[in-house]
Amino acid sequence: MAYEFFYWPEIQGRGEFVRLALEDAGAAYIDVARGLESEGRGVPAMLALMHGEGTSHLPFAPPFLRDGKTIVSHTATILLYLGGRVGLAPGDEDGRLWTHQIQLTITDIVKEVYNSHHPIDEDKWFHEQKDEAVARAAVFRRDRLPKFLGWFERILAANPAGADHLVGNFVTYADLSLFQLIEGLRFAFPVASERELASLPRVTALHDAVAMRPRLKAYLASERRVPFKETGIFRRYPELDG
Ligand SMILES: N[C@@H](CCC(=O)N[C@@H](CS)C(=O)NCC(=O)O)C(=O)O
Repeated sequence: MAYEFFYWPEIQGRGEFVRLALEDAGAAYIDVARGLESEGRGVPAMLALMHGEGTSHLPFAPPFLRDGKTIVSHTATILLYLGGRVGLAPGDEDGRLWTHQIQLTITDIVKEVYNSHHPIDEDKWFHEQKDEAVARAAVFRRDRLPKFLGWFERILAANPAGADHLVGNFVTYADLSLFQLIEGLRFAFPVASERELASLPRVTALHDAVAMRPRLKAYLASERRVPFKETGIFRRYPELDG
């Protein structure tokens, strides 16, 4: 049975980390909120689940996944659930836990990226908190971006199986997520990202290798891949880059 995936239809957002895993694995899935309301899909179907229709496990926010009776929310938990099932996670517990820890670190930087343009109030517009965003983004570029990206470079160098992958000697969902993080950072902070990536050869090589994976290459060129835009997590505001 196909997985049912739920996320806002107009943006990549956090949902894209899950979509990449489903697409790379060639898993059968329905992107429910992008479906037709006349067929019981669309955003109303997603909101109905969040309001408890048919489940006591109400997701707080998208993305979430339904697999039969099981509902899983939170990007990192969805990937933890899916990883072993679709062949994108190690078989041993130590490897699965390490992959999950890497994913949670990606969760952390994604939140910091979001807060670089929404440092005060998630429900207000960027221009209503622009001064604070400029100050916060400067700290993100100066301290946080190099700290996070440097850590990814270091764990690649430290992988006993080689620096081609984050975990072991095969592709995991963490590799796909690091690819997506770099894509997003390059969109949102083109100047700052390139400056950092210039000294991070392993991260750059992993990004480039993931982009060449046949199923992902086809997906990225397809209409299913929503473009980056100024309503997503990664937003290009020139005043926040530099
Ligand atoms: N911890 C969750 C965060 C989920 C989340 O913040 N989803 C956003 C869209 S990317 C949302 O719709 N949030 C609604 C809200 O926080 O009120 C995850 O990593 O998936």
